[in-house]
Amino acid sequence: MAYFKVGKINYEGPQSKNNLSFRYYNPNELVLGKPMKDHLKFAMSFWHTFTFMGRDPFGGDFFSRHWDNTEDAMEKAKERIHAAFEFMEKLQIEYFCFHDADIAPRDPDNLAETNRRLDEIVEVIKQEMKRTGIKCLWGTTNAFGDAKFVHGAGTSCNATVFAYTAAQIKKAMEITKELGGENYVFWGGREGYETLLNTDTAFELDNMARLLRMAVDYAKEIGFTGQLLIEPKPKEPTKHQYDFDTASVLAFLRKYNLQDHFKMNIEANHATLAMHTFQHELNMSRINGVLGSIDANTGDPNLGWDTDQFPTNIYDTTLAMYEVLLNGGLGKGGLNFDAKVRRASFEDEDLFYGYIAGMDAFARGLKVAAKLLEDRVFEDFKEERYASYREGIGKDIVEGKVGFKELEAYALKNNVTKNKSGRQEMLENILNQYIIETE
Ligand code: XUL
Ligand code: CO
Repeated sequence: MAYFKVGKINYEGPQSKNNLSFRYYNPNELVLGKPMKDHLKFAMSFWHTFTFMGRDPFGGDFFSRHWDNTEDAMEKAKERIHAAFEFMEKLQIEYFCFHDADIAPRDPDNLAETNRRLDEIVEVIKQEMKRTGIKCLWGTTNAFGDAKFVHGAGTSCNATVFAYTAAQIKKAMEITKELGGENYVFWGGREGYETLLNTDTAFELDNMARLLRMAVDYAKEIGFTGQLLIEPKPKEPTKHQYDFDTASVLAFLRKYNLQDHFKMNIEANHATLAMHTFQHELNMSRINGVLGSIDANTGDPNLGWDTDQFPTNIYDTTLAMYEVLLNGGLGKGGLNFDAKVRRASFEDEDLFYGYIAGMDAFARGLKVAAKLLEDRVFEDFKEERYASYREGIGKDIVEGKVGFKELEAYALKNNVTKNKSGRQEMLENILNQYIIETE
């Protein structure tokens, strides 16, 4: 049965007037010798696509999806799975991401029943995966929505909530493994604080580390070989989220000796909430060897909260893909559209426009980034910019041959050489030229 009137979305090229086609995403086109689809590994987010119903701070759910018509919650969950796979097939999306709570209705007071429902739905997903060849990029648990998580999950002041959280993660990890998930994500939904007047931050962080250590151990025990990922976010829902940004997460992991077990899932809108650019977070992850995966979305600079919009800004997607290419790809990771259509885009068809926009923006960004790298535009500039460290005193500094005394002796004898311009405006203009001119 077809859930969507829209047919398969095909690549038609930049000249196409058909808004239900890809203008830039051409899955099998080779970029730097690799098909676009392997560079990008697009994934559909179950929650924003199939359980987001248009809610915002001033209005409740109102989207009406005809596959949601049935009253029975489990039947509805199954219909959604079928609709989701049809949606992915039509958009040529080869991966999906999910929270446990997205795929099966929970019984918040009965863990055994919740787990039973999950198992039933996982069977349906497995059948659909087999039918379509679509794969699981990552799974996670929703340890923030229920009332029990009011003070957090792993960082809750209530030890029984910690226990419940561990049980939820255990199950979510098991089903992610069952579905062949290539990664498992930890987003600390309410792991943070509202006020320091009632919060023992040292104790809460110790507990967070205890929980993650247990997760590492359990993954090993069940033979889950997917990559564990932490998704930094600075605020929302709490005033301060512990996983503020890549740098904070790295400091935390290194303090608790967990750094070998986790990489980052970088979300664009979370980066900007932390007053960083998307590229900054990708760059910090890359240079520290922890760039794992991406939640591809964007915020609105005029709003300043986590709006989770579909990414359409080619400038941002170019610089993001530039970091990804410099990283040698994302390995097990991919590009998950943690993005939702706006409340006013309430028709089924709008889901397609959202994904097409995001996929085209990243495909275009990939091609521009590849060209920039091929031409070594920034690489050559940077090489020249740091040239003074490849000879003379600079070389001695890098090679650890000198200390303060030797450098003082050098400075007493030699004048500082003339500084050169950083040429920021020139580089920005070249970047624009590449964005506009790249074929
Ligand atoms: C919340 C967010 C989550 C995570 C998964 O801001 O990004 O959807 O990606 O829990
Ligand atoms: Co996210």
